[in-house]
Amino acid sequence: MNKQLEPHQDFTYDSKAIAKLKEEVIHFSHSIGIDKIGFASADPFLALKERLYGHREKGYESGFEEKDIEKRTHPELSMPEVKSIIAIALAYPSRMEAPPKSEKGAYRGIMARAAWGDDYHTVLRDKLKQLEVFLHEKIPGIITESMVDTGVLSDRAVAERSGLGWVGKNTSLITPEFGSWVYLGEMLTSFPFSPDTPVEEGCGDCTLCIDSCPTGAIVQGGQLDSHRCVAFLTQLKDYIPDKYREAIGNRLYGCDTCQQVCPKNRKINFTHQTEFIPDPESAKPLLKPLLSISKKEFASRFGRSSGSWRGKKPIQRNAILALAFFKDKTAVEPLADVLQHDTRPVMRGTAAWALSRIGGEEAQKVLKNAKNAEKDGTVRNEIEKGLFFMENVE
Ligand code: B12
Ligand code: SF4
Ligand code: SF4
Repeated sequence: MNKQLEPHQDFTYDSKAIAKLKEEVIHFSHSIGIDKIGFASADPFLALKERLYGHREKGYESGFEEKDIEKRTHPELSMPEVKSIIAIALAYPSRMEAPPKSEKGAYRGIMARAAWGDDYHTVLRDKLKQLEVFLHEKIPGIITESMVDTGVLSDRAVAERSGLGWVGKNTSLITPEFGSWVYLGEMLTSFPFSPDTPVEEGCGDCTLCIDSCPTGAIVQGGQLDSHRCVAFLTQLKDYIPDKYREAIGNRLYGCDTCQQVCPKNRKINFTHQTEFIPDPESAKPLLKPLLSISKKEFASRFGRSSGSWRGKKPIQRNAILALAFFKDKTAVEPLADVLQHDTRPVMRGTAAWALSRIGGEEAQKVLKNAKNAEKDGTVRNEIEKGLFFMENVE
């Protein structure tokens, strides 16, 4: 929390002065590259509260969200002096210029757009910091607290109330100008800015995102079963459950399908936030070299991306699944190497699964040999399942 002076509980500004200050804040925000800004009341989010409890009851939570639902829906629990919330959005690109192509024997994975370029948390926090400094200069005594993603509030619910956009059936906040390709953040303030009006738009009869979701994770319009969502599954550190492994495709981190198919995103590609322009070799990396990437090289290639927060293991495991997706025979040797030498059971077990899906005599031989040497129960289980698949299903 940024407290510069003793907090003034009651500001002595009239409505004209408040409106003028709001205009100045909007103007300043655009001057520092914030694409959209909106203002909301700090009233409790009561409808969301009901949804969140229902969500928990059904087991749909991802576990990445703040656990305390009261805190999530009562801004005053984060900041007792709160009078308003400022929401911001920054647009990110939906297309890569000259993307490298997958070729036979040199297949590539894909990082979700939210992991392209620099970590959005850093970029948005920096913008909010600048905005806080501005507010503290303009309004002595103001109290502010900023959040991006990891804060307690629902960034989408705040953005929705602030008039930045509306929430679609794919659960994303969709802005009229930038589609859903926006990152969100917010600032609680003790100043009574007047609220903006929510955007009145909806999906109508469209169900494209629901129909295209590879795992059927959108259980009803606007509600997601996180445990089925590929964006969630790619971030797991453990094994990905069998039934979802094929659906991962060549996704290394996150999933964009329900946004890519959305008609509200058609022809939308904003590249003016240069921090989010991807390095094609990191956004669409070759798969095989990822299997043996060192910690140091991973940090230098992916460390600035928001996709690196879970470390290199989930991305390496997903690279194994992607090699199976492409049925890349040239991957049998490096996968055999993983199965024989990687110290992490999840990597060895996933390699066993991938070898069984790639198939062929060589892969089968590798699995048979590994079965006798393997000490870890989960890996042995994967090897046995793999051999069974090759002998009976393939
Ligand atoms: C946990 C989390 C996840 C989880 C769960 C996502 C989810 N939909 O719940 C996982 C890991 C799966 C995930 C994935 C992604 N995430 Co995420 N995630 C979060 C996080 C930290 C909390 C979200 C949360 O509380 N979810 C619980 C649900 C219930 O709350 P909510 O989504 O905020 O709720 C809104 C809607 O879902 C809807 N709703 C909820 N229940 C119901 C029920 C009905 C009946 C209806 C009609 C509506 C409805 O109303 C709410 C708003 O009023 C937020 C940051 C934050 N602090 O808010 C980022 C955030 C939502 N993620 C973001 C992004 C970019 C993504 C991905 C696109 C990344 C990627 N490419 O892989 C995917 C999108 C997947 C998807 N379809 O949502 C952005 C979204 C920006 C935007 N334009 O909407 C956020 C806001 C981060 C940020 N600050 O920019 N994420
Ligand atoms: S991010 Fe992918 S898996 Fe998750 S709801 Fe959207 S399309 Fe489905
Ligand atoms: S794809 Fe269709 S249903 Fe899904 S969010 Fe976009 S407009 Fe709504």
